[in-house]
Amino acid sequence: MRDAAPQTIYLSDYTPFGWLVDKVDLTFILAPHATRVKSRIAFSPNPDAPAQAFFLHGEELKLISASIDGTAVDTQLTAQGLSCQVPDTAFVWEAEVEIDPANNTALEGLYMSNGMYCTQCEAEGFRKITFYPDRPDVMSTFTVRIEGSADTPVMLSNGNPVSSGDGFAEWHDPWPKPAYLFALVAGELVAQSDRFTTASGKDVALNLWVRPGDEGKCAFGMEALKKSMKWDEDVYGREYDLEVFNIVAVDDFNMGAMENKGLNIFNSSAVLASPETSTDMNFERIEAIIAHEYFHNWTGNRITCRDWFQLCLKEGLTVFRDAQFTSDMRSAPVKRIQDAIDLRARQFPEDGGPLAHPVRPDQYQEINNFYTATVYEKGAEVIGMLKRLVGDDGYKAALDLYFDRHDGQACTIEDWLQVFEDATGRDLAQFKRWYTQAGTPRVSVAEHWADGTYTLTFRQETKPSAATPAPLPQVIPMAIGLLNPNGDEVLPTTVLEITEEEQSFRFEDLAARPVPSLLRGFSAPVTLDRDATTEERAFLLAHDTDSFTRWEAGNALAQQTLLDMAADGAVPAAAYLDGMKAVLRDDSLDPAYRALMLSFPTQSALAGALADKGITPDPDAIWQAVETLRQSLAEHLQDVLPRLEAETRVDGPYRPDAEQSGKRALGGAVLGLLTRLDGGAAAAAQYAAADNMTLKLNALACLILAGKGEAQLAEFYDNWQHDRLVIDKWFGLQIMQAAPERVVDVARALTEHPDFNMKNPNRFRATLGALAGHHAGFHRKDGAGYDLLADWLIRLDPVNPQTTARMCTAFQTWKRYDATRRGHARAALDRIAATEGLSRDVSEMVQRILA
Ligand code: B3K
Ligand code: ZN
Repeated sequence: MRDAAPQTIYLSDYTPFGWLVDKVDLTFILAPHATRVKSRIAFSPNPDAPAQAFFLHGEELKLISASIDGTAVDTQLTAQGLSCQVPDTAFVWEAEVEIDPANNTALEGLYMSNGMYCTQCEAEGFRKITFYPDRPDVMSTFTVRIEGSADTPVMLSNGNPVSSGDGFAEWHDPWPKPAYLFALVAGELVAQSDRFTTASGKDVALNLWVRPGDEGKCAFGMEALKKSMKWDEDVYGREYDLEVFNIVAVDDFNMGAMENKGLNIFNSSAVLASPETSTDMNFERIEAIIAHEYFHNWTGNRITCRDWFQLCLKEGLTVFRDAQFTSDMRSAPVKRIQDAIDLRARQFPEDGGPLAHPVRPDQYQEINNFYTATVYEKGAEVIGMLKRLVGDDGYKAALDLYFDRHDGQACTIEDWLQVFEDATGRDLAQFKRWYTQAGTPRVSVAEHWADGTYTLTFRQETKPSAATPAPLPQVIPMAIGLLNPNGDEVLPTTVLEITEEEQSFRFEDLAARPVPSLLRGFSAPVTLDRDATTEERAFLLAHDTDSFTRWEAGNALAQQTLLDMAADGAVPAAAYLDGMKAVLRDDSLDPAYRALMLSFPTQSALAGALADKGITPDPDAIWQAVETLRQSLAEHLQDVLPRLEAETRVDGPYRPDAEQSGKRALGGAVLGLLTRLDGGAAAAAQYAAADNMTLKLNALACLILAGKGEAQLAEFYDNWQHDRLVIDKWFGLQIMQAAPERVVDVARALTEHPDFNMKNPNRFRATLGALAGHHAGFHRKDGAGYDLLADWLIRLDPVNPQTTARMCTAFQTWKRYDATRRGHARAALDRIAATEGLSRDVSEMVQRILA
């Protein structure tokens, strides 16, 4: 939808809708270019709302007819919707509209993917299906009839099946829901089916629907679903509430998946898996997304959001819940480290740049632009802090109260915090700032030691931003421990509550000056500013009892030596190399954990760390530092690599569980180092022998990095050209592994490949997303990276504004770099901004990034 003057929507303007929707009946008569949608909606005046004109959202709809209580009605239409006169008592609205799913490339509303009809309505897609009060606080029960053809033998919607017959199917969803949870799927689909018996003994039919040919990729997803259902019963006491739970895999989808009531729709990349075609990381992600969407049934669907400003109410909580699930299914320490890495890589740059916004934003132009790492991942971190502050029992009591008090309602963050206050008696007024202020607090630490007393003084500071010009001090749960110089713990993990701008904590009667272990378990989403010495970090790497801070010590050592190397060509720090050797040799440590030890901070994070210190980052120098340190590490670890390699071999058939995938992760890191010593011989052997995608892809990545792998790339393509998801990997890998000076050319050549299809978001992201993710390649000094991405964003915008807008975030850090790069980035952004007919989505993103 082109919009000449985009409007800003404010949280403070919230007003309830003037009518209640008592019941919705929809009939779909499917046809690719002319689907008819008949609606019958029972409205009654909302006693709790102020008087207002009757308005229904509706976009890109051809209105065929409209009536109220059976009499045709005069309507006023705009590009946003419809108004008309209505009675002041209850009435029945009926309308018929025509839509064109086959030409819907935005993938919002009802669209077609490979001949299959499917929907995506969150946040505001339902208004592209029919006229409706398309807002989350309007909830109703839905009955849906679908009439199809021979091409649509399977026709699904929300809730329970009512009846079906030749060319039709009827569904009824007894749970009142907002329109954003509506879903419809129709096409030629086959199901992998199973059953689940709930804790109270109800039998639920489970189906994972896929295109014929994909049946072999369903087993893992089905197991993940059953585990999620059981876990939510065991840990949160939440049972499933319909007779059937359907999941459908579609190839063209803007994000990972969608939690529509009883009918989850998944990007095929987020549900289909087999050992031959998917990596361990794919399996882990699939398990987490299936859990996430399933958990939404309670946190999102049964209790939904009053308005879109409250998005974190369902997303932060559901991410928190899926992280708990993954920690329980796999390794909790590994999950915590992965989440910290992810937060630093994706959320910190957002919070520290022009796109900064609070976890609960208070204004937006296009809500789709606020499905961000801040709302999701920082939103989950905020709940983790809350849990730490009120304790496990307090958290459980608050959640029980939340489900009890708010089931069936559309709620706010105020409601959420109130249940914690009521259940625990704790005042959360200051804590609420985590929801209302943007920016990552920076916590600096000073130490004092005298006469057996050790004092830690913390100072917190948050950089002002357009969203939060004057940040106030936040409540920061700082988990710490103290170690003796001999490595013994003298203070086990203790949570200090920092509430002031500056605050000191004293520890008395200590025999020796302790070494502090700070921000244990990554207890708050803050940046810790502490100039620890190399010796101290090496000490913590060797002795810390907290798995997160121990990893962090190694990570900080790597970061320090990389920054020194990038800034003035320093040589790799011996303390880092020796420390790594000791950790890697320690076979009491989980292989997955050791693999994480071997990971470096991302190059973008290194650039951010330099920028934070007031140094302009040079992407080429950072790239070079990383290469040099990897090479030094390979040489330094030369004698332990063969032993490690043997340790990571897996016996028996492939299993994507934590144990085996941890071994393969360490094996992958080891192969990367070996490749630097043997020029790719081991990688070539692994590629030839591998019978699963994890080992294959890992070997292929090493070969490309070593400047080899041409034959293997060709073979890989020939083998898998029929499998879209595998070919996405083939596209992405070549760009991710290319040397910086080659990245743009490789990416450009791939956009000219016959299999490149910009209408498929997975393929677009595999290609242009990989370009944007290659730090030194994208930030090439001559601006060629920026230009290529801008060219494609300009082309994609008229086709799919949502995916285009999301990818604009590649530019969010542009102001960090030198004047030459800034000039090129600005020119690219200006070029996008000046494009005629730019979507509301992209225009908002570019304006904010340029501001
Ligand atoms: N709720 C959806 C995201 C919808 C995104 C709309 N642009 C998936 C999820 O978070 O589970
Ligand atoms: Zn979600």
